[in-house]
Amino acid sequence: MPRRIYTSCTLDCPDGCGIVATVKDGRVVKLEGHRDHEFTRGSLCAKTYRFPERVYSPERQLYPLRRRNGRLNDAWERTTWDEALDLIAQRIRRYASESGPLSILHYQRTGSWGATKLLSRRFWNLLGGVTTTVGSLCSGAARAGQALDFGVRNGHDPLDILNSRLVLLWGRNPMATNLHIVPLLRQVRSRGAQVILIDPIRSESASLCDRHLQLRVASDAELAMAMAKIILEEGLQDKSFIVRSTHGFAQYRALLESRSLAELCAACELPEAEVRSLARLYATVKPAAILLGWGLNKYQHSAEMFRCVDALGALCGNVGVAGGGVTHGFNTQRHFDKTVEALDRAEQHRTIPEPLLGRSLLGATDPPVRMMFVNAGNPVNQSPNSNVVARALRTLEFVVVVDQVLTDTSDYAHLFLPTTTFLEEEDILVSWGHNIIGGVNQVIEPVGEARSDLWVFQRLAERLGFGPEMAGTPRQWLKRIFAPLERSGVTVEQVMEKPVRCPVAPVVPFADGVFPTKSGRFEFITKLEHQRRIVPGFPLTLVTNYSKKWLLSQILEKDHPKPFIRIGPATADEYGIENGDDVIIRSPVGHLRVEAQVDDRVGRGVAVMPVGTWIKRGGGANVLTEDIMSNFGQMAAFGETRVRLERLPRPATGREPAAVSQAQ
Ligand SMILES: Nc1nc2c(c(=O)[nH]1)N[C@H]1C(S)=C(S)[C@@H](COP(=O)(O)OP(=O)(O)OC[C@H]3O[C@@H](n4cnc5c(=O)[nH]c(N)nc54)[C@H](O)[C@@H]3O)O[C@H]1N2
Ligand SMILES: Nc1nc2c(c(=O)[nH]1)N[C@H]1C(S)=C(S)[C@@H](COP(=O)(O)OP(=O)(O)OC[C@H]3O[C@@H](n4cnc5c(=O)[nH]c(N)nc54)[C@H](O)[C@@H]3O)O[C@H]1N2
Ligand SMILES: [Mo]
Repeated sequence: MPRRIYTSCTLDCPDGCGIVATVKDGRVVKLEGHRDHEFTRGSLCAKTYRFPERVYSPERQLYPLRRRNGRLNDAWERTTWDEALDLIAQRIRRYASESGPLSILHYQRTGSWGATKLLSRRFWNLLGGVTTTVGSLCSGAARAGQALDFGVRNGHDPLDILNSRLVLLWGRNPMATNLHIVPLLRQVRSRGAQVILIDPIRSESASLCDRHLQLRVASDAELAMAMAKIILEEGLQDKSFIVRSTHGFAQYRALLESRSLAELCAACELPEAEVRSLARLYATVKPAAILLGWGLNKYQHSAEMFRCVDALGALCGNVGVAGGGVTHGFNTQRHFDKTVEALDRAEQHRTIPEPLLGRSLLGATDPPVRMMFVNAGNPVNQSPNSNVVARALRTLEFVVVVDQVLTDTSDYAHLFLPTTTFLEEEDILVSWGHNIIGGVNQVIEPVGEARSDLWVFQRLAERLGFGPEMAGTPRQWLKRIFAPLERSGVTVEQVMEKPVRCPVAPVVPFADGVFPTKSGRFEFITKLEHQRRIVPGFPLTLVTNYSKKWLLSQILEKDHPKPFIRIGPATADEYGIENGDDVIIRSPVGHLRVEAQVDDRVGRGVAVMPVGTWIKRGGGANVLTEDIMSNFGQMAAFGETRVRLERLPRPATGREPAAVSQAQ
């Protein structure tokens, strides 16, 4: 008899879907949307419908692997869990006693947002503290910028979109990355609301919109300032909100006055009339919501870009009101009891900035890093400047990777531990894009000898003498992590039964006019110093976007595309490139051989490449990106990378694509 089991997708995506899985003879045969999930409402994205293909893929690793003679160039061979865990425990002991525990780097990202993943940190803290990463590959600049303005980054509940009369999709592409807000946008539009896209590329989401402003890449601060100048010039600001709830308005106004409108419009390459019309619309059609994305989060001055957009919200009183807001996302796990991480047990602690991973590893002394333990992340593929990250990993004595498949990072590992997918685990999900808490019930037994991160750390703790402090079933740990929410009236048991709305998450943040800033008010940006980065010989800006077809680097070989870039017709003409030509795309730090697609949706001055294709399959946008950190928020400024194109001779026989060479 097939069984139907409720679970939730824990992958790194704002939608965090509620799922009903069908299991037959111990195998998951179908995933469907859970109908009672208030946000995902019974539908999944194509990737999640197909997730069982990943679970049972021949690429999935089912046993622990080690290098035949211990060296990176050796082939993998199967080993046992006992042998693998003994070896890790022995190495941890050795490095800790010889060089101190700071010679070990724990690198964990958000491959899964399951609550139990917090416990990986507990392990290293109980050990006395190791080196970890700080900063961000994902939301750092947005968090930092919005924290300066609002006191905290806290978005509106996505269902509040239904109260909006105007929605600006600002550097966000929900048709690809946040599918479940698409029906909400369609619904408000059918009631007469307008939806406007602000993006240097005509993305898939343009089809949802009434209008598209194709601004110059990374000119969002200038656009927001130009709009603000027009709003003030025409007296359309919300004077009472400014007086009642904001701080720093006079200096903000002075900042705007230091730039002319013509200069600002020229910087974003938009006609003044277009900017004026948007400014009027935003200031007069209320309530208006701004949905900020990750597009404008990838530049050196991204925090300031967010702040300039936040300022528009405050200027027009579109803050703290239903249907309004300047929303990016939520600080997701803020309601959990994070003391389970046992930070107080870390006697030592050292951090290295995630955006500068490669060079920080190479430069670490006192002590140098000797061992790295990676779980739920693929830093060689996803960190900027992949070549330097790879070079740094090569210098380490011992690298362990815990993953499901042999990623680009596992090429630099001495030991590979196979881990479970969310269908094989019990956990709880809180999302960074909505307020429904998801129960993650174990749907199937672990495939092969795959084990959860928690299981791995528990077995290691036993070997290192603190087993009892890591011991406990997932349910026991979930009870502890979830305790603050249980006190607010929702139990773990309820959450495991069906999707439940978080009782303490507001639909409209800041509705009481109180902001956790120093002044207790919304704080305007008052200073902006930014010089556009010019790299002689590399005239194009590299834009790296998400693909609708896959999540981050989680692409099976059968679905892996031939690596490609997209350029606009003007750029193609300049380089004499035709659609389908093979080209070299070169940055100051690396190059790739890719197919050029000439696409009139792409504006001038940029080359666009999707994130996540594999380096060992000829892709990997981060082979090109430079490791540059944002001014605020320790964010990887992927978008500061400049590139040029080099046309390759066309094959004599027709248009067959030449073989893709391995990236350097
Ligand atoms: N299918 C799929 N969904 C995903 C993911 C995935 O890999 N695949 N990843 C998930 C994750 S981790 C994240 S963080 C989110 C990200 O979700 P999004 O923010 O929607 O994704 P991005 O592709 O980073 O950027 C969105 C848009 O910003 C535009 N953009 C680039 N530069 C600029 C700029 O300077 N100004 C403006 N205004 N726009 C700019 C891009 O052209 C792009 O269309 O998606 C999540 N969802
Ligand atoms: N050039 C460029 N680079 C980018 C970005 C960009 O816009 N441009 N965006 C950045 C963003 S927004 C993000 S979020 C990061 C993402 O960077 P990463 O978090 O490194 O993302 P993934 O490549 O998905 O790697 C996660 C890995 O975890 C594995 N995994 C899944 N679940 C589990 C689990 O429960 N346990 C363990 N041990 N492993 C698990 C998956 O198989 C996968 O290999 O990339 C960033 N990189
Ligand atoms: Mo992300």
